[in-house]
Amino acid sequence: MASQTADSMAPIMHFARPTVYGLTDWLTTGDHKKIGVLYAISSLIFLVIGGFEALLMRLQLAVPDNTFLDGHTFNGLVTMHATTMVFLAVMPLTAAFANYFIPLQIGARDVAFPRLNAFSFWTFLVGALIINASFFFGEGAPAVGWFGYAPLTGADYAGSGVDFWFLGLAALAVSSMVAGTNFIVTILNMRCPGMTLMRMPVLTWMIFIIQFLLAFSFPPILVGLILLGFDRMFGTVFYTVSMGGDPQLWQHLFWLFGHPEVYVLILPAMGIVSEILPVFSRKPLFGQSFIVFSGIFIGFVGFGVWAHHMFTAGMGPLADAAFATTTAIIAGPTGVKIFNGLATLWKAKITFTTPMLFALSFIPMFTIGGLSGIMLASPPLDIQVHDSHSVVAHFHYVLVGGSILALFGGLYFYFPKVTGRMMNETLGKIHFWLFLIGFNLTFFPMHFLGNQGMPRRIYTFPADAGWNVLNAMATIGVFFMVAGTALLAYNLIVSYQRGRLAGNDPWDASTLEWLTDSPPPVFNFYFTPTVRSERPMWDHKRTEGMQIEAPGTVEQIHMPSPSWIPIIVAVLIGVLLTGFLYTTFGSETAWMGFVVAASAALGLIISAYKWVTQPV
Ligand SMILES: [Cu+2]
Repeated sequence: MASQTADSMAPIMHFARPTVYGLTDWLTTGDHKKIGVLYAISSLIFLVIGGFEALLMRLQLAVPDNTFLDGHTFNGLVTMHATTMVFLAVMPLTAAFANYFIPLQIGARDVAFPRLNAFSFWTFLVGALIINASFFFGEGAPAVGWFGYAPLTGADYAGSGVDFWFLGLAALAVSSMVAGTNFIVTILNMRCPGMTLMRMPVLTWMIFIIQFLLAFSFPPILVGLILLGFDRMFGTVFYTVSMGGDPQLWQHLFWLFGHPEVYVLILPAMGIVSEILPVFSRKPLFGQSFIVFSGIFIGFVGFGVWAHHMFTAGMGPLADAAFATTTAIIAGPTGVKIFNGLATLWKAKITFTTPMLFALSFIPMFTIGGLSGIMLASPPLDIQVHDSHSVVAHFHYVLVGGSILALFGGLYFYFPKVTGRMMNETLGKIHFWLFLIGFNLTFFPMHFLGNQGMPRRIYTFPADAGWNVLNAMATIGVFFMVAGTALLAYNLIVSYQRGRLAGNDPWDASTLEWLTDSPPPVFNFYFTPTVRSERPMWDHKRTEGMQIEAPGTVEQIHMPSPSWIPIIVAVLIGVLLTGFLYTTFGSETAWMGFVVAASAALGLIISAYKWVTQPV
């Protein structure tokens, strides 16, 4: 480990080969960087699975009256594609960036609760596996749509797939709320000297904001899922109208979660774009504090718009008007982010690297999604196109045109820091154009299909509806996206093995993660940095006297020791949920499910005791 004194300030360039860790290292790690890599690998695998599910759906809708898939299978794919992309691809890929880079951006050696953080990853994986296990057991995958409206999810209408879905989602809810607690405490307590809240990078701020969104939005859906579980397993009637229950209760509980969830998906992506734009414009981000405050504003108001998903549920003109107004208000701070991005580019000397191309494409693509969002916020307009392909176009422009394009940009931007090597720029640029053209070819026609009356979630359509050409275009577009994503996978693997060496700071960036080695040592920094502005690395490299200070002596660094407890507790939660699942199979051995669940609960109590008594 290199010692650094005040006069040797140039960061030591370490062309270290990433250490190869054994399986035990990965299973017992408390290192936020390794947990970030685990989230990245699992989310990219689920991105491919979700993409494949979408490909099958588009093959079915390539031509009218197609018989490639039957209706139930198609509905299962619709449900699993959305659930996978939202909960198992975009959210965990965001968690990958949060885990790897937040401690580095705030100049910290670690997160506040490394084991809790590891537990949140393994619980996420347990939830993801339970949801996908639905394909292989009982009546197959849930076929109720990703927002699982009651009473369709009730035991009278939906098979075992829904039990896998709601129990898996419950595990994901626990994982997210635990992760949220860890990051809120880390960001508030572990910043290095001089790293005031308003000096934190925008990515850290957006991750900070969504932790509160996660902490406050998951409880409503967890309650909704528990009530659904009771209705399905114990015959209660929370959502059964004829018995005095109310299916709209589910809609409110789901969207109280569901809308803040869309900001959980988009704000970090906006944060990544805010990191990339200034670096390749060679200019500071325009109005950084405005971008931060607009993110905070969106976080708050985002909890007051949920029923704009229910304009056709008969809430009445007063509620419609109220939720239309709050939704329109959110367009303001969202616009601030777009205009500040454009202002950063104004008169800039732009370098068109692959990460910059993705970040630039975010602006127009997300804006198209935002504009159709404003239209959908008006009840009279929404009632015309509700549940049509116009809505499908809208949320894919914000979630693919927004989140996915930005996250892809983040992969190319941060790969050098994680691996010590650069990704191939030529392959990157081909990926960019294939994906961008494919994305627009797939989803832009859907605006027109929706206006022409094509509902969403239909597994086929008649030949005389006039939707043939636009559907064929949409299906061709998916093949471009598949080809682009395959090129990304190839580039990631090949560049990891023999990409050009990157060094600490290949992009000449401004934030602290670029101060340390690529990849960073397990303790992150050789010394605790002291910063004086939002752009410590630019100060450090460009301004005499604005050096990142280093103490005279090398610090004694204690890092958490590996532990099996986080993964054991997560697996026990999986066993507990599987026990409950088994009871729903209605066989005479159903009681065994309770035995399994009870023993898992006992195991959880014992391991919880071990957890709190085991030294870190
Ligand atoms: Cu919404």
